[in-house]
Amino acid sequence: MGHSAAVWDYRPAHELTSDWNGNPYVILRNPQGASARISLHGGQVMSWKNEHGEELLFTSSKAVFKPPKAMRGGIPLCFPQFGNCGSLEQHGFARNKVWAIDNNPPPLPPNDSNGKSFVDLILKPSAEDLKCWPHSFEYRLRVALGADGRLSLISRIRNVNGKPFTFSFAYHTYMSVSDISEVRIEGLETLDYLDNLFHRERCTEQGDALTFESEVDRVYLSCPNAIAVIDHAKKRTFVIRKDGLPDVVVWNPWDKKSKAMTDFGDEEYKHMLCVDGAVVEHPITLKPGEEWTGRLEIVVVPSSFCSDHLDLHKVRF
Ligand code: TA6
Repeated sequence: MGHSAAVWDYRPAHELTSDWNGNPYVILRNPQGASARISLHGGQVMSWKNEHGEELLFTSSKAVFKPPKAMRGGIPLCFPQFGNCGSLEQHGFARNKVWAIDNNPPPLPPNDSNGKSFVDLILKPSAEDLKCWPHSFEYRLRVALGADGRLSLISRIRNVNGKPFTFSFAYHTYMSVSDISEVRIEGLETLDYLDNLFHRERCTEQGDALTFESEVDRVYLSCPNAIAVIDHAKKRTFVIRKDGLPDVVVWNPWDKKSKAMTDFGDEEYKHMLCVDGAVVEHPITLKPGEEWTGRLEIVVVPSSFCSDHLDLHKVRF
């Protein structure tokens, strides 16, 4: 059997281990040396490294790794509520729960597994959860690492309840950047956004790409399905593609908010940026038996490749 066939037929290529706190983790690897680490605490991707072993996601040096506290970094899952405009705790409870390996996931299109190393996780509400959010759901998450090192997350949320329920959602993605003042986002130009620093006032983004010189906490509305986060100093671009996620949250706490957060270093705002594929403005309502799917895919390309070659509108999963 040729080398390539062996590798691609090997499924799923994941390893179950645990961290120093005994928290269970899954590790994905691809033949080129890229890797991803997913904690069962929150179903949260905590590390994504390229083939050179470079970490692409940010995690605070002060992050707390003890459930139920949410971990400050990686990709926390905000469900069934984004933010604090609802009856639940900030960003819902999915990120505080211990998830399970899903050994019998309903099938996904071949593209979502062919040539990828992946793992399927599942979250169902506990009796405790049903007291604070009385809706039965099944949340299935597939995390996959592609041959080219791209990271993809597929969330499938099914209503297994007797009555409809409504939720908002975000992949709260902490990107590692070299220097926030050297970063720009393309793809959000001229869009409306809700400014969380001004009581969710509705504003409109100016023509140019978004750059950073102070605290930003915004929800961009009805965004294109692809945006680019360009890190000039590192000459690399995160290309984010999304499906079923109309909104994009952009957050950097800057200096004051950084000092106020106990699980975040005072200077760490210089090296992170949250850019989240999300559903905020128009929450999803699912009738009994219905299922919603939200897809996020991130690929890192050399910045020289970006904008000229990248037609952000020609998105294909
Ligand atoms: O995504 C933006 C945001 O809602 C900010 O308002 C800020 O609170 C951030 O999330 C972090 O939230 P957390 O609950 O993780 O501290």
